[in-house]
Order: sequence, then structure tokens, then C-alpha cells
Amino acid sequence: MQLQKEVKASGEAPWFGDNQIPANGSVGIKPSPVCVIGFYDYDDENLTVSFYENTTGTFKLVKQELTPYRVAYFDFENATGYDQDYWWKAVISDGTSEVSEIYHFTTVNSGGVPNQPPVANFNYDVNGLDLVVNSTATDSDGNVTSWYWLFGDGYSLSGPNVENTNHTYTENGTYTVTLIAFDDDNAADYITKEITIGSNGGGGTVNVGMDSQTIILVVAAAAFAAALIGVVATRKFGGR
Ligand SMILES: [Ca+2]
Ligand SMILES: [Ca+2]
Repeated sequence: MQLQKEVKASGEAPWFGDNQIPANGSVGIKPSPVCVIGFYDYDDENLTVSFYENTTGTFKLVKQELTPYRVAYFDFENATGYDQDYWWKAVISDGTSEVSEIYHFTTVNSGGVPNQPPVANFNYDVNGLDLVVNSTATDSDGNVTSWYWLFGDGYSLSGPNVENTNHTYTENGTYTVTLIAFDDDNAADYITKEITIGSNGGGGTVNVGMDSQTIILVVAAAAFAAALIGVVATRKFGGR
């Protein structure tokens, strides 16, 4: 049937254009792309556009808007992996009729786009024997997802929930405090600061640019609990 634009009978269902971005089934897409769709409605109603993604295993709503335009997009922020399939869904409603389409794409392998390692850094505050540390580590092409703090007195703390934390020392002194930051591709960077505890704090900053293998050796040499070392040693350093 040949539909024509000037036919504006109410109740005409909206429909999708076929130039979505990334194109359905495309490969070699850089992680976390912007996903775009075009669509139409013969009777020119404003349309509600809903975007879903399923990195959790089920489709979850990530963006919804009522728009008079005929194009919409969302940032697929969770499509962070290389060489992986990602699925997204768009639903368009004119209030009467609803249509949906499901798309997928495959991200480029890591050989195509090298991961950029994170850059570790942190701020700190000394109050008596208490040290408060706040990570300011960044990752230019992803997110910092895990932090490993070594407080220089034999204590350490690591995991996805210790971006900001604190530690109480048992005696005054100058301690070597290290932050190792991991990004979402398990690349790592670290920074070390000499921090004086028990006076007004202070101390210099030393950021030694060791390579990834050296980081493993440093962690091992620190002779922390074997389980902790195991966690770190099994990570991939320096990207992939
Ligand atoms: Ca309509
Ligand atoms: Ca990165």
C-alpha cells in the first residue's frame, strides 16, 4: 500500500526509519556509543520515545522523552567492553499506538582501540592520627572502578567502594601512602605520597612511573595477606 504524507487520518501509528546509528548488526563500534534513531508519524503527533539497554540481562529503561522531532538518541554508557555484543531497544508511542524495534552492535576488539590506562591521584587530610583520603583518579576513555589503598603501616584497603576512605594510625610518623587505581579494562596506575601523621600533616609527593609488572612486584614485596595479593595479581595490568 502506498501511504502518502497528506493523509492525516488520526490513529496512524508511528514507524521507524531504517537509518539507526549504530546500524543494526554493525561491528567495530567504539565502546559507549551514542545510539540514534529516526522515526515518523503520519498524523504528526508528538511521540514518546523510550530507550532500553540490556547489559544487565534484561532490558532496562534508560531514557524517555516526549518530542516533536523525528530523531532521538541516548548515550549507551554501559556498553564499555571491547569485542562484545550489545543490545538496545527503542519504543515509540503516539499515545494510541506503540511500536518497538530491537537493535544490536558489536564493539571493536581491543587491538583496534587501545585502552587508555587511568591516571591515579588523591587528596588527603590529616587530623591527629586520622588520615582521610579521597581518590581523584580519572580514566580518559572509561571509568575508574576499583581502588587499592596501601597506608604504609601494613594496612591496606581495596575494592569498588573505597574511592574515599580513612585510616587511623597507631603512632606518629611519616608513612608512604599508595593508591593503585584500576579502570574498567583492568588497567592500573598508581601514585605514592609521603604523609606525616600526628603533626600538621603535609609531606611531599612522589609519583614513580613504574610499569605494570613492577606494580605487581611492589604489591608482592609488601607481603600483605596472601589472599589480598591473589586478588591483585590476577588482574591484568596495563590494559589489554
Ligand atoms: Ca499517530
Ligand atoms: Ca581506560
